[in-house]
Amino acid sequence: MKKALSIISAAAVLFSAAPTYAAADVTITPQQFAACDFNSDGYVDTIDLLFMAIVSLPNFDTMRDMAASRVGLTAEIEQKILKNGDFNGNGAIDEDEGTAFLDYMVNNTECKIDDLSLSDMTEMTKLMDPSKKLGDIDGDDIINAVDASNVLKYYAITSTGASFDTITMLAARHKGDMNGNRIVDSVDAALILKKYAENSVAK
Ligand SMILES: [Ca+2]
Ligand SMILES: [Ca+2]
Ligand SMILES: [Ca+2]
Repeated sequence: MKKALSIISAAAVLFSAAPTYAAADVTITPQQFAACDFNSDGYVDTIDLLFMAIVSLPNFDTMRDMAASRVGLTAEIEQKILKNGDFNGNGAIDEDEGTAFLDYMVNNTECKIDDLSLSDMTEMTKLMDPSKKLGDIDGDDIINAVDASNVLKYYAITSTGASFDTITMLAARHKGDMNGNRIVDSVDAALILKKYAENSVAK
């Protein structure tokens, strides 16, 4: 309960809002969880949870444009959250849904990011920023060997079926698929290095 609240509060601080919550525990089924790929990128993970937290804010109506430009929260994503994220069918997306979502994710998937501080939120926002480039895993606006190394690390972790618990690994998943084949692996790391070499020559 506390963990999801901290995430939702962090989203609230991001948008300078004061959230209010209903109370009642919710549990979700594997089918419900699978329907939570709100941004339709092939993964159900912390990014979808953050989108849900933002939509749950009481003043979300007034911050749609900002959410769209800063984290890429589109009308399609919002509609999917309202349709698939109301786990208890009470007509609202609130803290209970966020808690159920987070608990399921941490206990049943390889993504173990279970708490987000405000500094993490800055990283998440960078990761979700629609203007950020593919291949720039650490979000410093430079594509170089550090990014390639993060992609290799992600590949090494996930290829053994192990879990990951850092925002950087989440970023590798979402910004590392250079050839768009929905797999993040050594081929993508090589493509990042190639891009780095091209950029260096161009300068
Ligand atoms: Ca997703
Ligand atoms: Ca970088
Ligand atoms: Ca790939």
